[in-house]
Amino acid sequence: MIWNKEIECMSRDELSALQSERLVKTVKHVYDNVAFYRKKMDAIGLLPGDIKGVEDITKLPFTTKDDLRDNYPFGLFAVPHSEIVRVHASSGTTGKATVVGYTEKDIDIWSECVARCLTMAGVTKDDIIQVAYGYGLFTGGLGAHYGAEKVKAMVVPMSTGNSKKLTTMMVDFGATAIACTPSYLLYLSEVLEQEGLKDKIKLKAAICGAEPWTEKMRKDIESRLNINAFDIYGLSEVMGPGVACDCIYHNGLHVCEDHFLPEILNSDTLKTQKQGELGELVFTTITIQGLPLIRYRTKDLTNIDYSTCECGRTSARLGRFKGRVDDMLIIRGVNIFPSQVEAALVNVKEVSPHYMMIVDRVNNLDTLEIQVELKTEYLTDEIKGIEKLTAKIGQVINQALGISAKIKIVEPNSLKRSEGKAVHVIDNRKIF
Ligand code: DLL
Repeated sequence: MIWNKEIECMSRDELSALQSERLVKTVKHVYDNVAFYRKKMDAIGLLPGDIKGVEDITKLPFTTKDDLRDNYPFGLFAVPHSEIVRVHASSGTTGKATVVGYTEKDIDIWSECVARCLTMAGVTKDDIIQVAYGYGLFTGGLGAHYGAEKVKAMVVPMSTGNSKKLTTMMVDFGATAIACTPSYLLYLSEVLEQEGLKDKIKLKAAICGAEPWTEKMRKDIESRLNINAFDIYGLSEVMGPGVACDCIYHNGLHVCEDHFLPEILNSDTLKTQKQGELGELVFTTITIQGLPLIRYRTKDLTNIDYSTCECGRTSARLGRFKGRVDDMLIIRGVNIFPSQVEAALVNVKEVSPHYMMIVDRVNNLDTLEIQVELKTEYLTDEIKGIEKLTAKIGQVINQALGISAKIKIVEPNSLKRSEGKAVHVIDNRKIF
C-alpha cells in the first residue's frame, strides 16, 4: 500500500518542479528570518533571488552540527517562539545539545512522513504497534508515535527499558508491529525465547533504525521472529525518524523528497558524487518552518539511486548506511562523541585527560567501558577510595552522555599513547 500516491509516485519532472518551488521559498524564509543564513549568504554575495530552482542548490552554503551548537539553543529558529509547539534535542559534539524546534505544521509533516514509512512496512489501522524507541528529547519515540496515530494504528507507547513488560504485552495485546532500534529488537528476540513466548507472538513487521545495521542483521531479525524488518532513517536536526525508509522490496530507503532534498557529496571536495557512488549525505529541508536547514551535512555515508522502484514509488532511494565521516558513535541508540567524554573528564581532578572507550555488543546489547588514567598524585592502594572515585566518574559520564558506562580506573601512564591522532575508541562491534 502507498500512503500518498500522488506525491510518492509523482514523475521526476513534476517532483523537481515542486522541489524547486519549495526551495526558492525556503531560501527566502531563512534569508529573511535567520541572521546566521543572512550573514552567510551576504558573505558570498548570494541573494535569495539567485536561487531559481534545485539546479542552483550548489550555490548555497553548508550547515553543520557545530553551527547548531554555536547557535544553541534557539539561534537558528526561523519563527518566533510563540509558533514553536515542541522541541527535541540530540547530542552535540562537546556537551551542548543540538536543539530542534517544530511548528504545528512541522509536526504534521513529520507525522505524514512517518505514516508513509509505516505504510511501506505494511502498517495499517488494523495493526497494534508497540513504539519502543525512547520517548523524550530523543525524536524516536514521539516521532514514531505520531506517525502511527496518523495511520490510525493502535499505538502502545512502550518507550525503552522494561523488556519483560514489553514482551508480555506483545503477547497479551497481540501486537503486530514494533518500532525500535535493530539491536534492541535482537535483544527482545532473546527475551522472548527465554520467557518461552516466541511462538505466541503475532508480530508481522518491525520498523528499525536510529543506528547502523547490516543487511545480514536485518535478515537475522526476520528469520528469528518470522517477520519483515524495515530500515527507517532520520536525524533530529532534519526532523527525526521518517526522512527515509525502505519498502517491501528492500532495495534502498525512499526519501520523502518533497520535504527533504538530498545530495551525495564527496566529503573532501564537497563536489556532487555520481549516482551510486558512496559519499556524504547532505539535506536541505524545503518545507520545514521552525528550523529549516540549508545543505545540512549529516556526516552519514551512503549512495543514492534515482530510478523508479519496483513498488512504483519514484522517490530517490538511499543505500544502506555505510558509516560516518566523523567520529560519532551510536551506543544503545544514543549518539555519542568521544569529545563529550573528554569534556566530562576535565572536571574530575583525580584523573588525566587520557581515556579509552571500548565498545562491544554482548547478547545483542551495546556495552561501553571507559578506561581512565589516575593522576600519579592520587595513586592509592585504598580500595574504598578507588570505588568512590569510580562511582563519581560513572555519574559524571552518565550525566554527560545520557547512558551508563562501566568505568575502569587504570594506573598513571598505562594507556597507550599515540604518535599521530589520538585513538580514543576501540569499537569491537564491527557493524560495517
Ligand atoms: O536517530 C532519529 C531516528 C529515530 C531514526 C528512530 C530512525 C528511527 P538522532 O538521534 O539525531 O536521530 O541520530 C541520527 O543516527 O545521522 C545516523 O548516523 C543514525 N541513524 C539513524 N537512522 C539510521 C539508520 C535519530 N536507519 C543519526 N541506519 C544519523 C543507519 C542511522 N544509521
